[in-house]
Formats: sequence, C-alpha cells, structure tokens
Amino acid sequence: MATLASWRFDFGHLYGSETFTKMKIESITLHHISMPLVSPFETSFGRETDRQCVIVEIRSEGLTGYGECVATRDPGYNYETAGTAIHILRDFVAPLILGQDLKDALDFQNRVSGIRGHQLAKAGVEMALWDLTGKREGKSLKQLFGGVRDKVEVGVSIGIQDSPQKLVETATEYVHQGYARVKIKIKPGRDVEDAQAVRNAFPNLRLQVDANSAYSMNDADRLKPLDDLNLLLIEQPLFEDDIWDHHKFQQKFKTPVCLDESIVSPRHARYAIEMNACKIINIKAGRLGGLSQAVMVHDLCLQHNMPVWCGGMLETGIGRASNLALASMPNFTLPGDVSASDRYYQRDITNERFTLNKDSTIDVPNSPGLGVTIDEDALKSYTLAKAVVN
Ligand code: OSB
Ligand code: MG
Repeated sequence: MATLASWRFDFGHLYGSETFTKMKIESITLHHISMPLVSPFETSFGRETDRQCVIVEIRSEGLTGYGECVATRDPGYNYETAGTAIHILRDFVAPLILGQDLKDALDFQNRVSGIRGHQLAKAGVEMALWDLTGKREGKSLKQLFGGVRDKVEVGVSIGIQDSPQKLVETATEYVHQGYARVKIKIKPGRDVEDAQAVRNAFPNLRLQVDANSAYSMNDADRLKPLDDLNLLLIEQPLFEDDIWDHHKFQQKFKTPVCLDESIVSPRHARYAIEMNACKIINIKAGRLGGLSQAVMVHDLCLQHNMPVWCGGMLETGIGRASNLALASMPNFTLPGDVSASDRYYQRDITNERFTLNKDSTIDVPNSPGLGVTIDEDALKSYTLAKAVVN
C-alpha cells in the first residue's frame, strides 16, 4: 500500500502551526438538481436526457464550500442514486460532522468509516471540504494536491448512437471541434461493428471503448476483433465485482484493459494490480469515496508504473473543476474524460465555463479551492428538492 505524503491530507499543516484552526461544520445543504443535457447520453446501462446529481453546500466560519455528488437518477452505473445519496448524507453523514471540528480529509473519512459503501455520497462532501480548505488557505486544489500541469489533455466520451453511421458522424463533429481522443460506449450488439466504423473513418485517432460492465467472459472471443483496432484501452468489459475475470480477459487481449467500476477503493486498486487484472486505471473521486482516496490510488499506481486517467460522470462545472485539479497530478498520463462545458450543458451552474484549447487540453483552475463560483439562478432553476441540515 502506498504511503502518502502526509501533507496532502493534513489541513493543519496548510494553516501553519500558529494559525491552526479546525474547520467547524455549521450547515450542510443538499441540492438535488436535474440539468438538461445538450444531447442524450446512452450507455450499456441506459439513456439519460437530463442529468441528476446532488450539489453539497457546506458552511464553515464565514466560508462556503461546494461539492458534487455524482449519483444520478438511476442505479445504473453502480447501486447509488441521487435519492440514496440524499438519504445517506442527511440521515447518516451529516449527524457525524455537523457542529464538529474537522481536521482534514482523512479525519472525515475516519468519521464516516462506519457507513459501508455509498462512495458517491461521501465523495460529494469531501469535495466541499477541499473547496473550503482551499478558500481558507488561498490555495487551489491543484496546489493542495501537488499538481504539475496548468492544462490537462482531454477527450470526449460518446454515447451509443442510433447506428454506426450516426456514430461516425458524431465522432467527426467532435474531432473537428478539436478532441484528439475519442471514447465510444459499447454494449452487446453494438460493439465490434461500431468500433470498426470509427476506426475506418479515423485510422490514426486515439480511440478507446467503454462497456460499463456489459459483458461476461463468455463474450471475450466474440469481442476479440476489437484487439485489431489499435485501441488505447478497453474499459470495464466485465461486471464490477469480477476483478479476477478481468485478469482472464486481459490474458486474451493485447489491448490494455482499464478498470472503472471495479475500483471502488485503494484496496481494490491494489487487488487489480496484484492480480494483473488491468494495465490502466480510470480514477473517479466519486466512485472511490473522495478526492483523498483518488489521490491514494494515483500514488499507488505511480508506484507500480500503472498509468491512470481521470474519468468523468457528466459533471457540472463543480465536478469538472475538481476533475481538472486531480488530473493535473503527475501520473495522469492518458487523456481524461473531461470535455468542454458546451459538450454537456447549454447553461451550467458555475459562472465559469470550461473550453477546449486547440491542443485538446483544458486549463486547470487556479483560484482558491475549486476555483469556481455558483450561478445561483441557474442552480435554483435546476433544483428538484433542497434539504438544509444544521
Ligand atoms: O463509465 O465513464 C463512464 C458517464 C456517466 C457514467 C459513467 C461513465 C460516463 C462517461 C462520461 O463515460 C464521461 C464524461 O463525463 O464525459
Ligand atoms: Mg467508464
């Protein structure tokens, strides 16, 4: 297990010993929101036209921190939903931290360790705590994490389209917009042919596929033609709890297997590394239960020469800012699923919008905390329900 540079999680260190104060948590507001997507997003587990999530707003000593819990309407990506997240946060997490003096992210993780699972819920709160810490200390998340890049390489994740021809058209639009890496979603019946169509249209494109756990080992032989398409990686072909079967799958393929859903904690990253279940890991702070856990997986993979990249969950500007800060860390050597704001939403809930640079990168925010401000009117207009716990 990686030992971590302790300063990363020691908020006290950031204040300096003279000014050390713990963060007193005064209130937690949960905004359950639904935002219309610019275009529907279809994966092997379903189709979304509006994206739901839970925005976590935490007040502490005159400052407000924001976090994004990426659980959505349906339990398709994993078992959590926006509804279960609100239940867990309001009824179990909030009572453990309200009115308390929190020391750092690991202090938070220790306090909520009796709550099993519910990583997406916990991660939303941890993000808000990092935002608060950064604002208080006048440091960006990139600085707090020891990020080394001012801009990060990104790609676009394209949902399943009506036909392979339509997929090629959609991919063409994104390539023309400047995305130098494309990921396509696959599912049984829409896999080899779709990937071949994009590969034929773009022989040199950095291309990868994501199955979101849609297959079992019985499908491996049928998927074998994917191995001839010069893909960067095949993401999460098998079930979430099939780390060992991913080892068997990887044995059959020369294309690197990348795990997403399977890696729900730093321990799972270690299992995957020890079992040779994959050659690449997709890091999502939400799935791992918090940014601190994401940094741990980053460090562990760095130690084992396993490249990582930053996954996405169709985030609002809040989660996007967090992803960019994370992806500025040294071992994020493959392009992330962090696209420009206009790929997702006409109007975001942050005043800041993220745009694609000509070199297929997006700039990492450098203002204190997440480095974004909230468009209160937009947030209000997207709100389905709001709960204040204090
Ligand atoms: O598996 O990476 C995934 C979106 C929702 C749920 C799961 C995934 C995704 C994406 C989108 O691929 C990535 C993005 O935010 O652009
Ligand atoms: Mg994925």
